[in-house]
Amino acid sequence: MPKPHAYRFCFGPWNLSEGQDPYGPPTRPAQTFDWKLNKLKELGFDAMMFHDDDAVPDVDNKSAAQLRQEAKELKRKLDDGGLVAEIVAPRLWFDPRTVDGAYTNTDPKCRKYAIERSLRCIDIANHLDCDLIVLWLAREGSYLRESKNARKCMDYLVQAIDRMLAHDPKVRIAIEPKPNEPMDQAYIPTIGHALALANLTRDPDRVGCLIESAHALLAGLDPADEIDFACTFGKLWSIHLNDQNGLKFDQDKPFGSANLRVAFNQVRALERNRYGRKGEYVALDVHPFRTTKVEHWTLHLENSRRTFLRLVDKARTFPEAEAQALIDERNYGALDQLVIEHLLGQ
Ligand code: XUL
Ligand code: MN
Repeated sequence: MPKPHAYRFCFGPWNLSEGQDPYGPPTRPAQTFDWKLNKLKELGFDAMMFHDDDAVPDVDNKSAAQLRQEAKELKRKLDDGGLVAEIVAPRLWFDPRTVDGAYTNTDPKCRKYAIERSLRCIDIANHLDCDLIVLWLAREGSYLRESKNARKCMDYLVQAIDRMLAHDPKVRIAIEPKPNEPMDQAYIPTIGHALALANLTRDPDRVGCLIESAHALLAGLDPADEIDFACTFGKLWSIHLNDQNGLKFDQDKPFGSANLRVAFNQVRALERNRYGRKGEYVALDVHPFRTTKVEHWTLHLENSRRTFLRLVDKARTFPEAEAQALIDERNYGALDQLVIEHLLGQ
């Protein structure tokens, strides 16, 4: 048996959010980036994940020299704390030019902006010594099917990714699929779509994926199966663990909060694929409940990591031989209860 490895964890500044939702304002006071970075350090996390403008605010209005200087300042802060940048993701859903999509916008000027912004994101990642770009394709889809030509949009997506791959021969791109929200229907809703698209690019070996538990659940899929599928291709380069109670808005609940067994099966899939062995991180894309008081602000992160590690223990102590005997007998009633008893413990 290969030796079990230790997992490394990260989160992003947006995971210490202030509580605003579409129906109400923040419920906690705004905090600085440095406050968030200090919390990450205090909690003993290993890395931070970034949007390009988390790393360098106001990306669009800065010169290349300014981007470099500010990103290098951040790099020094991370170095001082013994931390690294796990990923950088272009924020392609705020600017007015991305109202109807970024790479798949019907207006060529808007598509040009989206690509230029993505290349700046790669430059920032380079200054941070990070080679992994995450593309959450937030507005690449439609509110109204007749408004866009989905066939053309596939070409636009490939062209945009090709430009990014050509810009930096070392950069890797991980597509983070989500089936809906903010769009009615997204063009790349699942890992299968992401990896099929990767194959059309100029360098498929540098295009992989990131699975988010809640996004897979919103697509009606089991995230554990998405993990096994991505790992079959060697393409799972990051993971956003969280939880989701049914088909509604993206909830980003603490890992295991809605369905402990689904969480257990994700951990089991990560274990059997030896996720993390090549340096991949476990990212917790979780948010505090809106009701959270200031003094409890980091509990969702601490709890998600704790639940994850307890489930690693459950995966490693799962009675495999007993389970296999039940599988051989096709006694799935007993197998079901074996899993439940194991999760409940003594
Ligand atoms: C959106 C989401 C994002 C990405 C990063 O649902 O998960 O936070 O992970 O852009
Ligand atoms: Mn995510």
